[in-house]
Amino acid sequence: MRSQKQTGKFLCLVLRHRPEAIGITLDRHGWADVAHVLKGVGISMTELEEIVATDEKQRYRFSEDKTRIRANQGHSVPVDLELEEQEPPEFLYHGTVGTFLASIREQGLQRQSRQYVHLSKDVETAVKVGKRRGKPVVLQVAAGKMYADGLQFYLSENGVWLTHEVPPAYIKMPVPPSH
Ligand code: HQG
Repeated sequence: MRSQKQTGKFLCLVLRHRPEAIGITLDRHGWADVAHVLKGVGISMTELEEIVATDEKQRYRFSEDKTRIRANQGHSVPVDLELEEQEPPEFLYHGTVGTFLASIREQGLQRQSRQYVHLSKDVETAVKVGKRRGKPVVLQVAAGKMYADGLQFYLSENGVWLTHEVPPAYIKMPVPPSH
């Protein structure tokens, strides 16, 4: 038996990275057919509704009529989430680990396998993001300045700030100083 957490992880994989794992496709806005997802993941509508409602990061949303579902952010497959450009707060934060710092210092933050660089609204959230990979290091991003300089920001439905890349000049690293 798969736990709800394991099912959630699998759903995340399907809706962000590998819909073909259950033989489905996403439309160009990232939507999957709910009936196909239920069949492919092997869960009931009640279980899917529970995952969507209780996901700690609110990673998924249903269409209004609940016939379609998509991930709110985090895709590696190219989808157009139709997010509107938004003015960010003056500073945003990025949680990472020490081993990436030299490269980030040189290249800035790159989106890597995902569609966007993900930024957090506070240090606490960024610490959690960094912790997924080891001892967290938090970088401060001068988002207000980037925006003033014409770089674009989007806010996902679940509160994650997204941008195409963060050039090194806008990154203060690391804060607070690691020791
Ligand atoms: C790093 C999770 C070397 C970057 C989280 C990160 C987030 C570089 C990794 C969301 C680099 C990419 C995204 C450069 C960036 N050189 N390393 N130039 N630029 N990196 O997973 O931000 O649970 O794609 O620091 O909470 O860690 O999935 O991005 O360590 O919101 O919903 O390359 O995923 O949410 O890793 O995480 P990721 P991320 P979920």
